[in-house]
Amino acid sequence: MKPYNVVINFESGTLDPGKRIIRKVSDVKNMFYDTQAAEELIQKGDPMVYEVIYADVPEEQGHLGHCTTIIYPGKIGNEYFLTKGHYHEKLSTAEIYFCLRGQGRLIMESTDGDCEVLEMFPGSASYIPPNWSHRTMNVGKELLVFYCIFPADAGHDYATIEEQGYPKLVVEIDGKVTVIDNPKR
Ligand code: M6P
Ligand code: ZN
Repeated sequence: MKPYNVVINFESGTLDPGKRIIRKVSDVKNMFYDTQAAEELIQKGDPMVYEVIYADVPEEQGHLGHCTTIIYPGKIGNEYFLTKGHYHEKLSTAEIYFCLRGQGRLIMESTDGDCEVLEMFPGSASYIPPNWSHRTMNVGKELLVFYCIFPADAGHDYATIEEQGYPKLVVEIDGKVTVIDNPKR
């Protein structure tokens, strides 16, 4: 293949040319603590929670996958809109999230059971080491937009997070972003 550019719009988060994946509440309902509130939102029109736009790169060792993610502002119950969250199938692979717009949190859990939460803000570049699962939330009132780079053969393993969730939840309490223990863990 030949070198090529994509163009990223820092405001809207579009990456062009790119392949777009859309996730609505019905796609991520099991990831939220308050599944009943999620069901109610699905009945009310099943709004979009986030989009991922991938550059076209072969999913092969040696290549670097890259994409933007756009998380809409919103909550289910008091929990902020979030991504599904995943380990890499190839656990030895890392990733970088570079925030372009908005205010977010990045929660990570390692295969050793450590849990960390980092702030995301325009200019923050978060390093996700090998063996750490990762999920993001939009804790602000505008779009959260970030750019991601990862080994193209990393793969997504969603099952562990879908079953267990994370040890912590990021919720709004009295109008403030608050990290609490997950009562289901
Ligand atoms: C980032 C990257 C992508 C991932 C996306 C959404 O853009 O890590 O690989 O797909 O976030 O996260 P998830 O797949 O967990 O919903
Ligand atoms: Zn990843």
